[in-house]
Amino acid sequence: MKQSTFLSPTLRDVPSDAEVKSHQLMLRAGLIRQSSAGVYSFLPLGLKVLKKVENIIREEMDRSGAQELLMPAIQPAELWQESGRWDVYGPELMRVRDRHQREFALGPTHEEVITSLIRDDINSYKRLPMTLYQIQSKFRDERRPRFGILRSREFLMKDAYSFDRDFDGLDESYNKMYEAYSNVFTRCGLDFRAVVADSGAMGGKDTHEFMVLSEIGEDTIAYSNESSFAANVEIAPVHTEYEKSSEALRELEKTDTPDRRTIEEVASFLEMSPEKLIKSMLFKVDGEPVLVLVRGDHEVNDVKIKHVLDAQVVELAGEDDTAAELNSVTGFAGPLNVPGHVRVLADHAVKAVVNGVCGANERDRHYVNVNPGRDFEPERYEDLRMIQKGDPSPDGKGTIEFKEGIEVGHVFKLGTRYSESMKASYLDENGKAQPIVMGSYGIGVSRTVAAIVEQHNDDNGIIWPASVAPFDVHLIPVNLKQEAQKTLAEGLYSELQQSFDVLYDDRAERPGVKFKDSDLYGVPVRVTVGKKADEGIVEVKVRSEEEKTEVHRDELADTIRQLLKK
Ligand code: 9G3
Repeated sequence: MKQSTFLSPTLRDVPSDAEVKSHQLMLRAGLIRQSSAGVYSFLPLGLKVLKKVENIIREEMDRSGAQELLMPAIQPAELWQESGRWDVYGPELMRVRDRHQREFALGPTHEEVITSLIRDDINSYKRLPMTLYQIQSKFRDERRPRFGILRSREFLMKDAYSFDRDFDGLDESYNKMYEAYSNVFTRCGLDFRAVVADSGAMGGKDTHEFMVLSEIGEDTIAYSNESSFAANVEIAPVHTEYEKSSEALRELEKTDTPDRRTIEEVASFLEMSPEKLIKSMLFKVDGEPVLVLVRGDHEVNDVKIKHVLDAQVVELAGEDDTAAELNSVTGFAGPLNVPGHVRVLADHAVKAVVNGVCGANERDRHYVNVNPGRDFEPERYEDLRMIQKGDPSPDGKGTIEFKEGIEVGHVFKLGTRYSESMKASYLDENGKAQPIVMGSYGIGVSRTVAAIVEQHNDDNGIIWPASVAPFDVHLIPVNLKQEAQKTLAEGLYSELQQSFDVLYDDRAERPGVKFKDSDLYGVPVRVTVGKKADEGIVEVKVRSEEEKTEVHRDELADTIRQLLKK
């Protein structure tokens, strides 16, 4: 490809609204351009990388036995009404009307469409197992699109769906897909972890997220420093054993804590450590008031509340709810004398509190010398807190540390969540109708490109792994006015194109500009034609290294092959 004709405008300056490295570099190297908030065009250079990632995904999907198809982006509302999700999703689900005023969704995912597709065609156990996948634009009207294509409103996703006769079959399909994902992200040159994750509103049980380690990641991974344990912090289980102190129980007392509401304020006012405090937070769980208790030095985990109570919606109650439901005041809520209709759940750590402190459900008043079991009894003790750094790893090996991650893949065991609601069943050997057991598996294809840039860059630009680079070789003549350089460069351009994807910088630009652009583009191997052109000698430099070596044109192709490990 001749650079003089190539549309990939580079920018010298860092765009002010780009906060993270990948967004900055993808704009500066001319890979993407914003069309509207969270909506981007992929320019030729960016599209070449996107296609490379797509093809790695295709190869691994096909290798796993999945079949590619392509579903429509426009989805009739009726399908989402059948699955019961039309009213679950709010403004994030982009909706349009056709000329007859019929309602459609712009597909954010395709469980409904694929289930309606296969229920008409899969009717015998003989057709199972089957896994189908597509690579297609998805639409999600994110409230806050940010970080370029890391969180955009239109993005490219590979979404796959597996269909099995039973849960054992699903386990097999799931494990095949899990392995395919590991292959994909390894081949893309990513440092990633597969972490146990929350199945969110997807229902289903097992689910894993594939996280690319990056400090700008929006997800937090809790992992063990001594084992392979890794989980999304949202659902990481806490297996800590709590020592109950042997101090004598003292008499319960109410005390003044004027305008001291937070754990820190109350702890310092009463000169007690936060571990002696019982934090009481009122939640509305599917509309019902639930008071959740955790130790003062811990955080409530609302995802765990949702799982423990098998709820759809869990949200923190507001001030007026606290007043009305709990007959209390925010900052002074507590588990003593709670109205009967308010359920009280406590994290395991609360059980070991002795002579603790809690709100008195009165303004400016707290109880001291509170003892669970004597002064109050929660409905039950559960694991309801966020895991913390330093906690013992749930598998008993090592302690927990945190790392940020970018979610690039997510695999779910859906079970019969969609096949039941949408009546997708198969006839078993006895002719009995059984619901198909499903899995769903996503990779953010465009997000993966950005994640690769996040992990492969330096101050001068992108450093593409050879497997996804837009070109193999960047061929740069220093001065095309020099006959020897021009002849050698053009000769090499046509010769190297036999075996490599070559970007030829045929522009009449100063060398400095050419090299700056070359560093931005991040093509793995750079061949510079310069002073020794008349001896047939060029300079070869690998983008990820400093050194430059002189190579005779006759050894050039082999040298490049070796460098690309092609
Ligand atoms: C929606 C909107 C946003 C959504 C969903 C539905 C996320 C939604 C979860 C999934 C699960 C899997 C198949 C590929 C892998 C992920 N955001 N999810 O269902 F209506 Cl607006 O998409 N789907």
